[in-house]
Amino acid sequence: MKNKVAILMGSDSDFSTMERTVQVLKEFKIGCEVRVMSAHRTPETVVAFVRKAPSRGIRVFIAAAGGAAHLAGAVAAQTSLPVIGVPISSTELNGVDALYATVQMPPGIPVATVAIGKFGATNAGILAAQILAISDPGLQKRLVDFKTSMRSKVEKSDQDLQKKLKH
Ligand code: RP5
Repeated sequence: MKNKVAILMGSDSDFSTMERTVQVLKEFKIGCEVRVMSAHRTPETVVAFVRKAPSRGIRVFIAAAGGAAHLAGAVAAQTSLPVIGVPISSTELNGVDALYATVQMPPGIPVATVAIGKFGATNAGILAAQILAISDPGLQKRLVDFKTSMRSKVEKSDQDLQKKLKH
């Protein structure tokens, strides 16, 4: 199985958040590469990685960084593949800094920015799956099953609550 998603993190300290993305991709049976590289500390590595990635089968990039988070934008500047940005909460500004830096891209260089932190890490994996599912009916089926099971869980919790409130 070729890895189709590249997860890039500005620091290994981001992994405690981004392990959720790895887990989601694993559940959907999507192979991924996970790398630490930084828009500021190792800019040349980022450029070289992004340019070579499509030849290995990478179809979606997920970039996570905190603070003055330029990683997702730096990746998007080098590719026309979809880029999902995850703002990490790693400074006194609790990720709002990273959210603004990641989401406010200039016209022409979009970054699909998800929520700050763990919500975003989970949704980045699901969004990558949804993008890849456009051309993969098996993956599309797994996504439909996932959403059905999520709906059933909410309906069950509501039924349980109604029963509890009657007694
Ligand atoms: C960002 O700075 C990283 O993405 C990380 O969220 C933050 C802190 O990095 P470390 O000092 O923990 O390496 O570039």
